[in-house]
Amino acid sequence: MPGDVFNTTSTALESAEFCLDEHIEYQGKLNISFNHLPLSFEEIAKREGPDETGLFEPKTCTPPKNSRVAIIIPFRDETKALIRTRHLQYLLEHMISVLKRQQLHFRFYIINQISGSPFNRAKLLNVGYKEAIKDDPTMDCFVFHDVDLVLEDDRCLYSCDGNPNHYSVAIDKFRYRIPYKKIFGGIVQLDRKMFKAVNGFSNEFWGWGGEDDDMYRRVVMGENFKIHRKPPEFARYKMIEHKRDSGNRKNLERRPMVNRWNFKALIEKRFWQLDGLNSLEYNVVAKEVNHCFVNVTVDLLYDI
Ligand code: UDH
Repeated sequence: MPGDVFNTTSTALESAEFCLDEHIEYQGKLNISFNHLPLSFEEIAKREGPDETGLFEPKTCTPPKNSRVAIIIPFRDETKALIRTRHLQYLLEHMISVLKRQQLHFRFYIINQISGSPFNRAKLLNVGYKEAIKDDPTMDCFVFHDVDLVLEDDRCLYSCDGNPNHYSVAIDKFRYRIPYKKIFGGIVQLDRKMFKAVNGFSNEFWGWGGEDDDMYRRVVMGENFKIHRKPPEFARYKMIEHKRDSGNRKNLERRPMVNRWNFKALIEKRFWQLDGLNSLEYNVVAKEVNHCFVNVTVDLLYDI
């Protein structure tokens, strides 16, 4: 039944020593390519060995606070050639082994929007957060991760460190340079306390663009956190090339929506606290473990 398929608060290794940097088996730079046929989800699971709920846990140490990570991926594949599905296969094929070497307790959540409405990346990410903590209330670190960005160096740690973090700092498509100063898109991470404090993402950005810039402002202007960017020598990503998805046209409202942050009176009213986690409504259509991740198919209740 959707919503209560897991009860996964792990106690298995409670007496083992905490995972420290010395437990991490760094390889450094990774060889990433997308010119082979990716492994299937079943093959990835067979190689990497999650439990039956899609959870990965370190074998020899206990993950300390802030190392219980839900990686949340906004998703929809409306292509005949299953292009986004292929991206997901490449991503999981590479990232699961990296996160295992980083000795994290982690689970991937793929939040899959049903057809018929404009894509809403931010609302999907809010759903992922809610579903992840419903399954495992001890999850304390959340990585919001586009499906087409693959890490090129495993020294970029995915555990939380008390700061909101921006990960996709150096992407090949942007010649490994940050495209603009206030960027907070692609891959970002917040711990549970911070994500709740900013009221998650806005639910109101339908179509492409703006939701990440709104999130930047929630974090920096709304709640006065300081965003840290991961070091560009490690936070290097390859973006898998693709065309714009149908169903994800540019949102023509995105600029005025982001520009709400220019109005002092609105900020004084703390308008972001009326739109986000606390106003989130959705219907889970299906929720199941697909070998190496949790797949949540969701109706975001578009009614504009
Ligand atoms: N996404 C999907 N399906 C969709 C739309 C988006 O899975 O139909 C997800 C996916 O995780 C993607 C993320 O949402 O990585 C962000 O989507 P995006 O289209 O905003 O960003 P992306 O960087 O592409 O993938 C930007 C437009 C690319 C146009 C390229 C023209 N050369």
